[in-house]
Amino acid sequence: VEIKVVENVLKLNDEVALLNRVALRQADVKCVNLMGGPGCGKTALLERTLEALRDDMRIGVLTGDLTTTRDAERLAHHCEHVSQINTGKSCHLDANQVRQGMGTLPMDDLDLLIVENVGNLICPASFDLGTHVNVLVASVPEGDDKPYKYPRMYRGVDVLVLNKVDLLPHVPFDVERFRRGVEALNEGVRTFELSCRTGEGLDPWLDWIRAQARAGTARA
Ligand SMILES: Nc1nc2c(ncn2[C@@H]2O[C@H](COP(=O)(O)OP(=O)(O)O)[C@@H](O)[C@H]2O)c(=O)[nH]1
Ligand SMILES: [Mg+2]
Repeated sequence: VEIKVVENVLKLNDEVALLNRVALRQADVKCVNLMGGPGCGKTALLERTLEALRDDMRIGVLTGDLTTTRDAERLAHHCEHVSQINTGKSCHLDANQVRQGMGTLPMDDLDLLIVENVGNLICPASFDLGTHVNVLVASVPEGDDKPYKYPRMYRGVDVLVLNKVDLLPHVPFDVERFRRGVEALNEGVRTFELSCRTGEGLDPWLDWIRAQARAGTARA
């Protein structure tokens, strides 16, 4: 008997991701994919970022969540180009959802697009969205063992944010152990240690975001 094998179930997703990349290049919009576990502070980081940069550049945001519009409502205070993507039961965004989301935004008017993925440390790592830069937001109360437990996510990202450093005096989190785990998986990964609560460490992150927008898609 000849067994039929479906080799790449993600093929369709990858094709749409490619279309997204083409659309982003046409609009000359760099696109950042923000990932992290539930509650790590993805929306908080976006609030801080949009608040600080709203007069400097035009940032569009797509925010993914199962069923609510809570994150988009929070972000709409700081940004006029926000759309919510409800994934229903799905634990990650896919390229087609991002494509539909992009259709709701004035892409030609944007300098940067940031996608807040669904809170999850496993599934989003497997789905190319057509975005250019993958950012992982980790946070102190999650524990210093997360690089060891979710190596695939830590290995695949271009930039790492360690959020909630204001909690370091209150939570048993060994920064050196965390850094060692990260370094073993993703040597030299650009890392920002910051607090969205106090604002500590935010400036280098904001400079990095500015540089992303300036670079456009030419070097993406
Ligand atoms: N202490 C502290 N709390 C934070 C910080 N950033 C976010 N939070 C809190 O963490 C919770 C989850 O934040 P949210 O932005 O909704 O996380 P998301 O699920 O990743 O989008 C909220 O109660 C935030 O106020 C931080 O830097 N320090
Ligand atoms: Mg959120």
